[in-house]
Amino acid sequence: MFNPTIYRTRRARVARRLENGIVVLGGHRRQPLNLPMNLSPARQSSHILYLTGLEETDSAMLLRLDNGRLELFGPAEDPEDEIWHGPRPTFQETAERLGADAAYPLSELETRIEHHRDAGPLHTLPSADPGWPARMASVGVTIHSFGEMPRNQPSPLADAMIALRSIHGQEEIDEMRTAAAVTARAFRAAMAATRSGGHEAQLRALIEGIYRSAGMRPSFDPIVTIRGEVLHCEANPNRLEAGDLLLVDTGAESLEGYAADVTRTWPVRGRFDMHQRAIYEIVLEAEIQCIDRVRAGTEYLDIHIHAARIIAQGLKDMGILRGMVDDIVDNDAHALFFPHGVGHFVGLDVHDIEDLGDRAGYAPGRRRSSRFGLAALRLNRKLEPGMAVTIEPGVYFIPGLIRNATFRERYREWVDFDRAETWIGFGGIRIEDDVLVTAGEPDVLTRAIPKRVEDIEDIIGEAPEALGALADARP
Ligand SMILES: [Mn+2]
Repeated sequence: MFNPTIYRTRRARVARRLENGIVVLGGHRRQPLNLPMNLSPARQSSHILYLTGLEETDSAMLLRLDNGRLELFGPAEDPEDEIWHGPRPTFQETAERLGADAAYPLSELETRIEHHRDAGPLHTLPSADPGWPARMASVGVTIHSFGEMPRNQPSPLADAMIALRSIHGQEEIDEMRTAAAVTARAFRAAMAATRSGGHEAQLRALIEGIYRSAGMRPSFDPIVTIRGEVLHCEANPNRLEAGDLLLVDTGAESLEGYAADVTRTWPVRGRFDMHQRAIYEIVLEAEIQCIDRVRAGTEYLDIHIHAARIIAQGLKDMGILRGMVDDIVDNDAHALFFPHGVGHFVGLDVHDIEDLGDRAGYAPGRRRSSRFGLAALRLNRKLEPGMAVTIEPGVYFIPGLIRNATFRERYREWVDFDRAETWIGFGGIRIEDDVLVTAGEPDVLTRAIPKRVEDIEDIIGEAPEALGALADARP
C-alpha cells in the first residue's frame, strides 16, 4: 500500500468533483471454478484500490463526501480461518491500517447506506461482482452490469475517476517503473533462453516465474507464441523451430497493482532472415516514430494514423500494397495487415479504466468509428502530461483477412493479393512499449527491453541454461 495520505488526497479530489452524497463501490468477488472452494484468483477493483488501497476482494467501500468518512466492508470474522490460513490481520486491523474510519462485515453494507441517507445521492459504478446490480437495486439504485454502462449515461463518479486515474501521480509512475523493470528481466531471460527445440510453454513458465519470484504476477495472461498472426493467442502448444518468429506480449503487475504491457518479436534462430527483417524494420520504424509523437497536446488518433502510414509505405515498398499511401490509409487497406489500434491507456489496469468502456479512452463527444482501420482503436484523446499509453504497431499475415472474399473485392485496387498470399505462414510482428507523456520528451518506461535488430540478435540464445529444470519439464 501507499502511504494512507495518498489515498486520502485522492478521496478528497473525488469529493471536490462530486457535490455531495456517498460513493459506494463493490469489490471484485472471487468466483468458484470447478468446485465451490476452488476460486478464481483475487484481484481487487482498480477503483477501490485507487481510493483506498484495500486489496481484499469480496469487500466494499463507502465514502461520505461531505466529511470524508470512509467505511470499509469485508468478510465477517471466522474463527476457523486461522486454522486454515494462519494468523492474519483481521479486516478491522486492515481497515485501520488503511486509514478507514470504520470496518463492518459486508452483509451490513445496506444498513450503513441507509444510515448515511441524509448525505445525499448514492454514486456507484458497475462492479465485476455479478451480484452488484441486485445489491444496488435493493437500496433503490440502478447500475448496469460490468462493462455495460452506456457511454451517454450521466455518471459524475465515472467522470471523476477517469479524470483522476488518467493522469498518473509520481507514486504511480514509480510503480509502473518497477513493473517495467521486472518485465524487462523476464524478456531478457526469455530471449536468452530461446533455442530451436525449446518450447513456447517453457518460455512462458520462465517469464511467469520471474514475475512470481519478484512477488508479482502477470498483468494479464502472457502471450508466448510462434503464431503471432493470431492476435490474442493464449495457447502454447508449439515446439520452437529455427525458422520461427516468436511473439511475446506480457507484463508484470506491480505490488500495488500497476501494469506493464510489452511486446517483442524475435527469431528463434537468433538471426532475422531477409523476410523477417524486412517486416521487423517496418514495424520498428513505426514504433519508434510513434513513440516520438507521445507528447502533450498530440491527438492519439494522429499517432495511430501515423503508424498506419508507415506500415502502408513499408508494405507498398515490398509490393504487397500499391497506390498512394494516403489513399491506402484513407481506404483502410493497410488494416488487412495492421487490424488493431496503435495502443491504449495503461495504469492500474492493463487497458486502463476500460471497465467503463470507451468513456475513458474517447474524449467526450467522440465515438468509435466503424471504419475497418479505426474501429479497433481504444484511445482517441489529446495527450496530457501524466498519461501513460502503450505504442504497439504490428504487421500480420492473417489468412482469414487475406482470403476474405469481401475484402478481396473491396481492396483489389490497393492490395496485391497474390503476393500477400505468399506471406501466409509468416506469422506476425508486434513491438510494444509503455510510454509516459511528460511536459517534454516521451518517457519510455520499458526502454530496457531490447528491440533494435542488433540488440535482439545479440541476446537470443545467449543463455539456454537459464531454463534450468524447465528445459526438461515437458513430457
Ligand atoms: Mn497492449
